[in-house]
Amino acid sequence: DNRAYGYTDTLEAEHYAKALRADISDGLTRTPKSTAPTWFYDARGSELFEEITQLPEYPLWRAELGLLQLHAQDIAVRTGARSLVELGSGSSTKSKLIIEALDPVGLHYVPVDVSADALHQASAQLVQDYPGIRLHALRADFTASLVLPTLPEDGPRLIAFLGSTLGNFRRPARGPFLRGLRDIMRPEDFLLIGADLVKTEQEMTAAYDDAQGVTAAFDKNLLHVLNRELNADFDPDTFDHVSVWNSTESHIEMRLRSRAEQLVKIRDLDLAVHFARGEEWITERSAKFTQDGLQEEMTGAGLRTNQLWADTNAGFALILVTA
Ligand code: AVJ
Repeated sequence: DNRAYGYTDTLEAEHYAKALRADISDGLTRTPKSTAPTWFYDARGSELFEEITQLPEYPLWRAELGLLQLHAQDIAVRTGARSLVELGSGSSTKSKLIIEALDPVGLHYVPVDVSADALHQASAQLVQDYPGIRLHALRADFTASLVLPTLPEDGPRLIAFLGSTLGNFRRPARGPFLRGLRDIMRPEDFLLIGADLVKTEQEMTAAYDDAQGVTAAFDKNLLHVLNRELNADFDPDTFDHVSVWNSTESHIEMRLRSRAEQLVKIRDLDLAVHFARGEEWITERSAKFTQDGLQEEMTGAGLRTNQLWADTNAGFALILVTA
């Protein structure tokens, strides 16, 4: 075929369906009910997330963009990277800042995502925008295991993990995940992580429960996904969206609260799920970090901090580490 970029799919055909069934049957039969945030992102969910990034209550996305605008050049100089691997690349919007700073000509860019559509869309655009870029898209679930395509050994790699997606891992899972990354890094490689910082409780809960109700629609989109993908009969109008700060775990919890006692059938799982009136189902956990805590977690995973850039007004940090 004549694609101007490489593409490797490491996921088996049934990966999505299997992982969805396993997570939902598991998550809705435990107490409290709790499922992975992965399932929000169908076409509608991705669209709603794009809208979230523009909300006044959600400064996270713009703060990271601002930090990259300010420091991409410094990142390029510090790393000297000739390969950029981006975990959870999505639309690759922010990667462009790093790609331009690293010099796209001859640069290896490896976007990694579970969404084939997102990879193809972003890749087609990038090879047009940056003649000379060597792009190899990788469809993979990097939370399970990450095997990078063999790249010519021509210089340091930069692994970028942006958007505070690290915050979707709970504290005990972050250590092993980070150590796993360290294990595939060579001494000359770097890892760049974006992390949302702890703010006032009011700011944090508002970021996940905006006035326009976009985040509520995003949360409830999960119900539409489950209805479609698993033949369930959730009525979105019988759930309320809630945003709660959990100070013990230092994370925001998005929850769907059942307005009434009800029994929901999920046909493809052969499952009937009981909800008590007022029962809350945790649909996403989003950890918030302190600058010190972030550095401690890196140290704990055997990673050394090269630099930390923080926007203390917006409450966001970028941390650059080595193995
Ligand atoms: C993309 C996972 C970092 O946790 O802030 C935004 C997703 N969920 N609003 C986050 C999200 C609800 C976002 N992450």
